[in-house]
Amino acid sequence: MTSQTPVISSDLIPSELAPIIEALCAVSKDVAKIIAKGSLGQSLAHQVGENSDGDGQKALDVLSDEMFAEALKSTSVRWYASEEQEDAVLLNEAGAYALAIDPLDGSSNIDVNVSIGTIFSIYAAKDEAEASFLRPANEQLAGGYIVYGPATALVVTFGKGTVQFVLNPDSGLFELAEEAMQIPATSKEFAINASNFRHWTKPVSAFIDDCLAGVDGPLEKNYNMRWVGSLVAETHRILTRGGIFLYPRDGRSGYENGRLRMVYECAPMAFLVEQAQGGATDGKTPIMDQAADTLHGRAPLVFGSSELVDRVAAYHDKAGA
Ligand code: AFP
Repeated sequence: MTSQTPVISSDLIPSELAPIIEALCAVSKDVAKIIAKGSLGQSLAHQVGENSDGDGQKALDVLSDEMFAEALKSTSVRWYASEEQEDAVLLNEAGAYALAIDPLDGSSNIDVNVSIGTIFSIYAAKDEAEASFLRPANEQLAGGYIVYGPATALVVTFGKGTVQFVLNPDSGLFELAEEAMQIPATSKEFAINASNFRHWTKPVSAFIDDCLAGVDGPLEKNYNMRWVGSLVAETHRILTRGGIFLYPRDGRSGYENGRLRMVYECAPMAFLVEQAQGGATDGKTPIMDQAADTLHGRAPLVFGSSELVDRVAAYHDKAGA
């Protein structure tokens, strides 16, 4: 196989974006190989610094950011905004697109062999970097992630459904696995970091209390809980079998808008989920109707099976939140 052989090829990918998706997938194969070496490889889970938000930066956070930025220089990406860099950078003056990326989300799981991922969002580039990213999420041209798990897979939307490609280890190519992922309208599974219970707002506490009340409670069914601590892993599970994910605002200092970043986490995940017939809000208002105020601005995020997301919004309405 020559190095020019594309690692992904599909009519479902708009031709003008295909070189960008190709670059992301080609780099993701190298990232997956590094991750697959686990502790055999050089330790990439050690902290090497802090990002703009003060979060610890792991070696692989920085390395993967460098790998994606380098590969995208030869595409039509003009502006590159990364969780690992304070400001957006100019990659290609003549580029028509603006790409936001969390190069390695879930990096606190690197050394414990849990699924992690790369999240990305693509907009039409404007003259200025900030204007290219601080805009309603519904202006995205593409949103997606690559999950590095037992399987490495690209899940992406261009506004015409949510599509899954799986990296076939035998061919070394990303092959179409599912043309239209659909989130079941309801589910018995919720995902939230329950250790923050005492910090939650009343609508969130009321919803989780009702889930925990099981068949004897107002929701009249028993629920199960999952919490991986890796947004890409949670999203992939919910896109595959339904459920609801909540990372709400809470009472902790710095968590007034939750933990997840609007531009390169909430917006692309909301795009994917809505295209799979699910819902995605800040607890009440659709994420897709919202815009970030700053590049690393946070937003509360509730997404998944539409009936459950609507129910959480109803709890907010009832509380006047
Ligand atoms: P890291 O990249 O620092 O591991 O954070 C991952 C993440 O942003 C997201 O992927 C998880 O859903 C969330 O944080 C987990 O947050 P808690 O550790 O507060 O549960």
